[in-house]
Amino acid sequence: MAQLKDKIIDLIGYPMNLGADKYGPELGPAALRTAGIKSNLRQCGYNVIDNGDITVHGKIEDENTNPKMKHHENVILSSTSLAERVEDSLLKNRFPLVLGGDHSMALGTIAGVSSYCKNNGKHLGVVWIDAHADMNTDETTPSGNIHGMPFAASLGFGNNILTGIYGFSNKIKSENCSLIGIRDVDDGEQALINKLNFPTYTMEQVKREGITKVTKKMLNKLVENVDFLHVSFDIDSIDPKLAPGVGTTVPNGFNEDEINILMKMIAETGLVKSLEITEINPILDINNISSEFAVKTSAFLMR
Ligand SMILES: [Mn+2]
Repeated sequence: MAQLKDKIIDLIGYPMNLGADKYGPELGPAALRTAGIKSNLRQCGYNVIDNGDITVHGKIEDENTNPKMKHHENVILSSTSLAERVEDSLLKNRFPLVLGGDHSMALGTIAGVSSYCKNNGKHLGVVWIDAHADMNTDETTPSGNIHGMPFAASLGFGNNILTGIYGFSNKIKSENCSLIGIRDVDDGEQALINKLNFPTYTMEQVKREGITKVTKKMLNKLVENVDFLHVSFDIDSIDPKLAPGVGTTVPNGFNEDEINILMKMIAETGLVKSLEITEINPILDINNISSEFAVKTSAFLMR
C-alpha cells in the first residue's frame, strides 16, 4: 500500500513475561529480530527504525500480592511505558510494530493506540488473532495470569487496576472489534462473549466455511465504523506444526495459506495502522521456525 510505504515503521521491543508467569516470552523480541524482521520489512520497501527494547519492571520470582492478577503492579508499570511509546510513535505519524512479549502487552499497546485515536478523531477497531479469547477477568481467570485478560480489560471488563491503565477506561468498543482463530475458550470468557454478543470467528468456522468467506464477513462488519485498525497477532493462532514456539499450543490452528490470506485481506482494507506480535516463546521453539514464520506472514499485513 503506497500510503503505508511512505511511513516509517517503529519497531518497539517489549520483553515481557510476567503476564504469562513463565520464562520464554521475554526472549520474543530478540527471536523476531534474529528471524530478520527488519531486513524483511526493508525488502518490502519500508523504512524501519529499531527503537530497541522497553525496560520492563519486576521478575517472575517476585512475590504475588494478588493470585487472581499475578504481577499486576509491574505489568501495569511496564504497560504504561509501552502505551506512551506507542502513542508517541503515532503522533510522529509512524507505524508502531510492537514485538512481544506475552499478550499482557496488549493492555499497553491498545491504551496507547486508543488514546491517540480519541485525541485525533479516529475510530478505532481491533482485529485479535488468537487461539484463545483473552477475555478473562480477575473473577473468571483459572490461572491468575494477566495474559488471559487484556481483551476483556481493554473493553472495560474486569478489575479497574487493569481496565483503568493509562488514565481512562473502555479503550475499545465491542462492536468495533473481532476475534478470529479461537479454539480454546474458558467458560467465563464464553459467558462474556455471549453477554456482549461479541463478534467471534472460530477456527471451526474457518475450517468449515473457508478463510476467504469468514474474513470477508468479519471485515465487512468492521470497516463500516472504523478508520484505524490495530492488529493483535498471537502466534498461538497458527497451527503448532508450523509455530510450536508458543507458551500454550492448541492443535488445529491456521495453516500457512489461511493465515497469509487473512493477513492480505486485512491489509487490503488500507486501515491497518499498528501491529503487535505476541506470545513467541523461543525456549519452546525449534531452530526459531516460529519467529521466522511470524516474520513472513506478518509482512503480508504490511503490503
Ligand atoms: Mn493471546
